[in-house]
Amino acid sequence: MKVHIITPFPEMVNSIVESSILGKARERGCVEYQIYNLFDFSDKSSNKRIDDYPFGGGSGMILKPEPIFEAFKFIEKGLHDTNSARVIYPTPDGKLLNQDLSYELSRIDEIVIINGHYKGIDQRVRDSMVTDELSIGDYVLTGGELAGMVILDSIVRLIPDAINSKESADLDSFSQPLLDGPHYTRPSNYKDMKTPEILLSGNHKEIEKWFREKREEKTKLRRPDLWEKYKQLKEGSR
Ligand code: 6GU
Repeated sequence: MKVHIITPFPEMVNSIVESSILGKARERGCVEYQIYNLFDFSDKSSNKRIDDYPFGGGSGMILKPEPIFEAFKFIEKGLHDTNSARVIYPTPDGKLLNQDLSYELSRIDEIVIINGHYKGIDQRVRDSMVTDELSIGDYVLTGGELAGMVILDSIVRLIPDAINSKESADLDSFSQPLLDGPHYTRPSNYKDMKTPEILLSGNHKEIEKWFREKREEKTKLRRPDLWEKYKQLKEGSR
């Protein structure tokens, strides 16, 4: 996968893709990142401004269309297939990201992420090049960078071979509509806080049953919406 990221904060984005799973995935050759500084595409005649006041009034600044169109034109020239590429704009008024969509996006060869900032970007950018307007939850962040990196992280870890064991991705909360259960590691007894006996028993069948029960309990309590989905899937598979 090749990921192109347009941002007014290239250092911030770079420090994130260099470290963590995102950096590991690059080392493993699963993904390449190309970061574009939005200021490099600003119009010299407007004093390198990348934002401006909103028409019609209102608070906050809006990213101007020209630099983003210019950056996109530059990226587009290097794309293998413009039609299958996906262009993501992280925004709190977007469609809510979920694991199914992350899976779908992890199978795409070329992804462009446009990280807006301030109050937003000019609507003409959204209308003419964005394919996926995505939100990461019902709360507001100061800018699109962090949200964009969250979206990218959730996609990259699902690329085959990007992380150590595919299993750990498969067992995640949300790969099945069940939350993850409790985990323990050595020492089995830490200051009298003990690991449940069953996990030390070596009885794999019983351990699996115990994990499933814990996951079900937690899901029922915390996420009634997922619990309903899970029950339906279970009935369907009978
Ligand atoms: Cl994608 N961006 C910002 N700025 N805030 C958010 C978000 C995105 N998703 C939830 N809150």
